[in-house]
Amino acid sequence: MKTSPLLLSLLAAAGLAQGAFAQTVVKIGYATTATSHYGVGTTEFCDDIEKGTQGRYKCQQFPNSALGGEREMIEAVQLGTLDIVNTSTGPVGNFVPEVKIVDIPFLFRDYDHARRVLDGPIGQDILTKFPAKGLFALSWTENGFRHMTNSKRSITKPNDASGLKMRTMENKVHMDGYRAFGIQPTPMAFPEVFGALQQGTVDGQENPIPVILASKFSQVQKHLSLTGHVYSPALLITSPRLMNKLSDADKKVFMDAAKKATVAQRKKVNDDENNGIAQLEKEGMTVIRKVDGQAFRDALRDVYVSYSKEFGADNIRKIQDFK
Ligand code: EAX
Repeated sequence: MKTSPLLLSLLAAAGLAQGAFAQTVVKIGYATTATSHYGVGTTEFCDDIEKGTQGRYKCQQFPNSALGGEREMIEAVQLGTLDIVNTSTGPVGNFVPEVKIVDIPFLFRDYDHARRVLDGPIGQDILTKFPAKGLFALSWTENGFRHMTNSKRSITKPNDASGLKMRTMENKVHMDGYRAFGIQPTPMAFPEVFGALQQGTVDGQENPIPVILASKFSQVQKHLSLTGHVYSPALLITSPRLMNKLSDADKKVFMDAAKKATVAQRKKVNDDENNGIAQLEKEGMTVIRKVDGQAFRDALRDVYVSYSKEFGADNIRKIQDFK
């Protein structure tokens, strides 16, 4: 039997309509610019899900905190008004308390140590805690080791930082530690930071080199000290709602894409660490490369006692000793 041309064209039209209908746009937000480490990681993720699903899924990116601060973006993912956020752990511990332990100052020795822990059993176990909070962690990405900037003076030891009003993330683990440095921590959402530095509402802030670069803090801060006082992990977070909509094959595409995003984002952090400090000097910042790291660690002795109480001395040691 011959199929009529009319039937064929009806079928074709239905196919087209279905094709168009089946394209899902996922909204994905982050704090910094499209060319920053978050932008690089997010773009890798987006390219990979689009390719891996033959265009059935694609991203709409919202860089530059266009949808609000990181806390607001996480809330939006919980509510379903945003699909994915690539965020530092700054506010995440307020949603998933098990994350807080990785925000302890001077917990990680270096990038290699931090990445190994997060990619290993300890980090992967933390990711399993998200669904109970209406969130789904696709992978750890990376923000970087945080360094202090301010408009007042060079910092080489806690005594120099003492008395400075410094913007911090909305993160109690950080704030407790920074108080021990003598700093007056002032929690604030990231989109407000540039203005606060410009107005002098705060004297300083602390962030990784890639953020300081991308956010042009050199325009409003004179002094940069490479304190590396805390590692700032990041995460690609979506919702169980979105994950449950995906076929098993698409789920794998999303998970693999997130892994590649991690690699790309970390590589950009490495590049910024290697080239960014000289760039910030060129932009007029005075850089203190040699800080008294031991003095900063010593200042934390009492706070570490309370961290041990809260998180378990064994759990902290397991991270510190992880090879
Ligand atoms: O995640 O709030 C912060 O200082 C973060 O490091 C920044 O938004 C990038």
